Amino acid sequence: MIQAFIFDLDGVITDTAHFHYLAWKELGAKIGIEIDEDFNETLKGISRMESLERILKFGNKENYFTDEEKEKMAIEKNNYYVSLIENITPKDVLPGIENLLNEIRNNNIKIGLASASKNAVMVLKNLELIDYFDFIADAAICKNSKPAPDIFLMAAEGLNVNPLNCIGIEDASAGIEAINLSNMYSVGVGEKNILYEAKFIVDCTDKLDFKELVDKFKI
Ligand code: B16
Ligand code: MG
Repeated sequence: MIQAFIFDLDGVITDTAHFHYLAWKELGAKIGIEIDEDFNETLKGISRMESLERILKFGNKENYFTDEEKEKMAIEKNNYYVSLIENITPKDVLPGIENLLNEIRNNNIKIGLASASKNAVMVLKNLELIDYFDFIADAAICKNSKPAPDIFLMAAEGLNVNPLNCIGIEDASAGIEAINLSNMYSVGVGEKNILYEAKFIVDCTDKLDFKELVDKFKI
């Protein structure tokens, strides 16, 4: 029996993935590392510091900066990112998501958030979706980031449900791996060749049909 739906935020509920990309691209340009959308795909679901480490490695600059300088760079990227998301509104909720949240709620199933983003609460408030969530796992106190299962397990614990009775929804391959490791049923939103480890995949959020997800989960 399904007890909860646990959502990723960036790329599932709203397209902040693009803003993360713009902010990293800007920081990258300042330190002479050019990133493109393909590389950005490998950053989806990855924590802020780990993303910076991957960018530095990508540009062969992993040993160029002190920890202090890296902290400063991460703050700079975040300031730019926050300035980009400050203006998001309910219009930025991806198609079909609010409808799905309503159906889940009308069926008395719990709703949780398992985002790697420390800005998740602000984003949900700006989208006016925060009241749908029974529990929001706090990325700031999560020890191991995706692809480790920790943030999904934290969400299940906070909701007081068994991970085996949860559906997790993600747009990133690191996130699908995290859901699978947590023993939840994994649903991917995006391209099959990237999310092939998901138990069920749709190509866009408006194909996330409540009844179909429940049926797939039962099989
Ligand atoms: P922040 P998700 C993730 O969110 C993003 O996909 C990833 O690109 C970002 O680096 C990470 O959050 C941390 O975000 O810098 O705001 O703390 O997809 O897990 O909702
Ligand atoms: Mg995501």
